[in-house]
Amino acid sequence: MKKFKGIFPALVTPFDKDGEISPEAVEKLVENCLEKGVSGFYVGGSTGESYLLSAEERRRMLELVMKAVGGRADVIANIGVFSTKQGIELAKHAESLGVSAVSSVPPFYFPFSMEEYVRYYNDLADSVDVPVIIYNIPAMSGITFRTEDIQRFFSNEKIIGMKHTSYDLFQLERVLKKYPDKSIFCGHDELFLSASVIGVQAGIGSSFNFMAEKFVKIRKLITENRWQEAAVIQGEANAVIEAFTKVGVFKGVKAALKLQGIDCGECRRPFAPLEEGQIQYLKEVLEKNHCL
Ligand code: MN9
Repeated sequence: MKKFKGIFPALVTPFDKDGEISPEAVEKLVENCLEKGVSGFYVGGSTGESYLLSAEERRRMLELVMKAVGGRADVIANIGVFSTKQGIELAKHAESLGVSAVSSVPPFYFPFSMEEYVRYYNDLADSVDVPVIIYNIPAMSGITFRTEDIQRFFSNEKIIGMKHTSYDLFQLERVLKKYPDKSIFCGHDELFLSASVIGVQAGIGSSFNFMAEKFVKIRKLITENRWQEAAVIQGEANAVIEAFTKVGVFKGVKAALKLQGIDCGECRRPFAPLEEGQIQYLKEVLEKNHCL
């Protein structure tokens, strides 16, 4: 079973001035992240504004990322949407492009039963040959997976991991201990060091788009047992994330990238653009914490 390790930016979807996906910016962003030492990319997640894109745009974004990466790193595609049928269509497309795994947020909007979620992930795993990664994100999906539920998903050996975007470190620790062979990703960047203490070896995050180097460094320092120094870097990252949560994380990520010279446009409406004062505030925090 493949085990993923390292830092995986949850890529933003770059837009040009007309609000269309910008192939140039995708290339630039991917290249920049690779230079910083990331292990792979997570495409089509919340950070990618995927639920504001058409299915055609989701496929196009993935195609552009696959081309830009050119086999130099793993690519995981989130294909989650409202129905099993739509999800499987996106999963098959992702598989045809050669992704390393598909991932899926549980189908949302309608409250399904846990039986239905278990069936969903098994149907998905049956539909493709690439491995499947579940996505535990209670705050956004409205669904809380209990550790017993995760056990039911993991009994299918094609379901090889989980993106844990939850502040429940107790559950994360239990899952890590029970499933040492599964790929468990920390999905909250601000928890990365704490999650590493209990055994996490991989992270998927929005802030890795523009400060992947901090998390690559944290991982290196941990292997050298230099936890105090790792905590200083995590502290810098957290000061930035704290500021971002005040203005909207995805808008903040795009603003940071622009300040770093990678113009990815603005988030799609109904997200409203940041005000000048907010951009100035982010700039100061980014400068103070060595991101600019
Ligand atoms: O992909 C991101 N999750 C969401 C991971 O945006 C829902 C995280 O990177 C968070 O944006 C970040 C801030 O809470 O940890």
